[in-house]
Amino acid sequence: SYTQIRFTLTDGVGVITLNRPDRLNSFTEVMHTELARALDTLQAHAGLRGLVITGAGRGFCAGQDLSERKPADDGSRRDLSLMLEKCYRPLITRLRALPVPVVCVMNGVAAGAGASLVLACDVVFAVQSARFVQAFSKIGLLPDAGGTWFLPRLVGSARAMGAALFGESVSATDAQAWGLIWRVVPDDALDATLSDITATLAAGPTRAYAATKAALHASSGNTLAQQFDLECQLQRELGYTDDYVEGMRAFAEKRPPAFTGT
Ligand code: T3D
Repeated sequence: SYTQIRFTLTDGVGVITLNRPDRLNSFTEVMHTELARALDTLQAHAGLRGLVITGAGRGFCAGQDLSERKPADDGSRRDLSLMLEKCYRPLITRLRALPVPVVCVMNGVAAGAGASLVLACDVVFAVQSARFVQAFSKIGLLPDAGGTWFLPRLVGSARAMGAALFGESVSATDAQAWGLIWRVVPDDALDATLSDITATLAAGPTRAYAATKAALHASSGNTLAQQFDLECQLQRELGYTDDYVEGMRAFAEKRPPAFTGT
């Protein structure tokens, strides 16, 4: 019942594939509605352990579908904040708040809000031929969908300014060197990367992952003292989990842990 994304949920791990390959998976209102529906399902799933986002075809996501933005003949203007508030803000906010790792497997180019979506994910793998284009300035806009928040935090002000102002493409190799993404993989390793990461998430210490995500995200707004308080609170909770008991047992028995996510 999805037309512009594919969505599966197996062993607690959701996989969303943006699926408008002939338009480089650019965002439409329909795609946003379908993404919101998939996120509803994920949020309601008690045994959720992770989410992977990727794209069909040669691109990951080219941002807003500009064919929905054809200039009116009379030259009239539109309020661009409406779609941002209605669609992009909830999407990015919900992905950040999801209490499991959100991993992007970037199968190709990410531009405009597509690049912001990548940066909102907790971990990013990109194929060698993938690239980022901060396309906004080319059409007279600023990076949105959280782009101006994520970019400087990930790569610092100099690189954020250069990339955002000039909109040149940033290769996957540079993106990794800059700290914009976690890892570049060979193009022919796309499927293997997808299956490895879904298996890792399905077998991971889910509550530790949730705590790690929450603490790392909170750190940029916290003092060291506040962060210690948060670590104490979260580590106290993790000390009572089954996965911690199993982790300790596995260490003592010199075997890999079998985490249940509880
Ligand atoms: O409007 C609001 O609500 C404000 C919100 C804004 C959020 C935004 O995301 S603004 C930024 C929008 N995105 C862009 O400006 C990117 C536009 N696309 C590109 O710059 C390039 O396509 C890429 C750099 C992404 C890839 O280049 P390339 O050479 O690999 O592919 P291509 O040939 O340009 O694209 C292939 C096809 O996809 C092509 O169609 P065709 O010629 O085969 O019929 C192209 O028109 C189409 N396409 C690419 N991006 C979009 C798109 N169609 C609609 N919307 C797109 N964003």
